[in-house]
Amino acid sequence: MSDKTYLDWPFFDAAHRQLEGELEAWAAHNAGAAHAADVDAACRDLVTRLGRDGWLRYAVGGTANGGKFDAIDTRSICLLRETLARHSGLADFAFAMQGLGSGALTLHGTPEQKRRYLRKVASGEAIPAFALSEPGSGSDVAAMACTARAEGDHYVLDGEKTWISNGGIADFYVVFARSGEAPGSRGLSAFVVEADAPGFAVAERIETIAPHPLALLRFDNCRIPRANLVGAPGQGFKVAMQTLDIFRTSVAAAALGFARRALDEALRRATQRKMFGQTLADFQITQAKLAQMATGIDASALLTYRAAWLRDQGRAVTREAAMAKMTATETAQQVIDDAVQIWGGLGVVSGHPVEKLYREIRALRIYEGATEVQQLIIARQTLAAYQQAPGA
Ligand code: COS
Repeated sequence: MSDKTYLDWPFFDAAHRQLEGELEAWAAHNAGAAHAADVDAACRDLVTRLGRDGWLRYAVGGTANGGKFDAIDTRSICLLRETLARHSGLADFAFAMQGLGSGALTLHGTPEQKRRYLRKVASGEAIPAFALSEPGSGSDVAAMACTARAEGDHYVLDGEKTWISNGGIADFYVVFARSGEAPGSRGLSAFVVEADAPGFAVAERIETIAPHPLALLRFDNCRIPRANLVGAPGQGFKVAMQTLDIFRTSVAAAALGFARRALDEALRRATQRKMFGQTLADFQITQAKLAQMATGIDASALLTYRAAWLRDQGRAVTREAAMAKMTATETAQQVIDDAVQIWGGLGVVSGHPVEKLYREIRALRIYEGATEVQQLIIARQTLAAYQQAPGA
């Protein structure tokens, strides 16, 4: 049984505790993938089940559009991701991408866009995707090359997007492209591109160490209605960053879920495995590892739920979200590595829970802003705060 004492922290209210309890019971029976060999089918199936049982309503803001609350509750999203990740990486992925893929619409969509897309995302009838990265610009978003030019009642998109989660199974993509109002970050806009738009193609599917739907997308004279612009022209960079402010914190929560599962697995092994006349847990060398793991998890949880709570108070969280993502993902990597070590040879056998976690965690240190990008964000804000009010 995982440590649940964190639920007593002041970041949460009774509704959060109830949500965690109900989801835990649901996940124990529903989070497993029914189509292990076919990741697309497994993902679609998880989206359907998460939608059917009401969990996707938390991924969308606005009760009029099927959302659970009027605004996204970041703490609920984090609790959902943490709990799902403890049970299944793919269930966490399926939930998270419904939120990330539609987040720009929740934050900046027109009433018509919200009506058209969000209700279906919240019920699991539509799968969205967030298309930001390109072969030549991942961390440096402002350097993107994909273009969007206005032509009468349409925008015409040309270029490529890569590492797009849900690529290949999504019904629509929120695509960021250079619309040219100004150089750099001030000349980008966001658009909805439906999967059957003329000139849009899923050019290549990408396989990774922890399989989930992922693709390279191509836009070749891709025509979309002008009404598909999300937010104001030229504001796409900020739309992307505000979406990431929510979901980076939730990546930290997913990492936390993986780390908690790894600690549970490590404790199970350490208390059962006999060696030299005692259990592994009797060795101080094992206890030192367990102490580091437990402390790293609590430190990650404090940073994660601080960022989530601050955002739910309407406060700026770019720096706090970056701290949470960096710490929780890097810590989880170490915790999981320690769990593999405690399991020994069994820990690297394909399909073992800690072997799966070892593969699952790696991408989280890269996507939605690599650790190095989070360091850049934290350092910039720390320096700016100092320069505004230099201390002794
Ligand atoms: N919310 C609102 N506005 C923001 C913002 C945020 N979180 N972060 C930055 N901005 C604004 C800035 O205030 C600035 O506004 P003005 O033009 O009005 O001055 C503008 O956006 C540009 O910001 P900045 O100068 O910091 O942009 P940079 O090009 O230096 O990029 C980083 C900053 C590196 C932080 C950004 O490119 C980034 O997050 N990269 C990683 C992207 C990522 O996560 N990729 C993975 C995709 S999902 S798998």
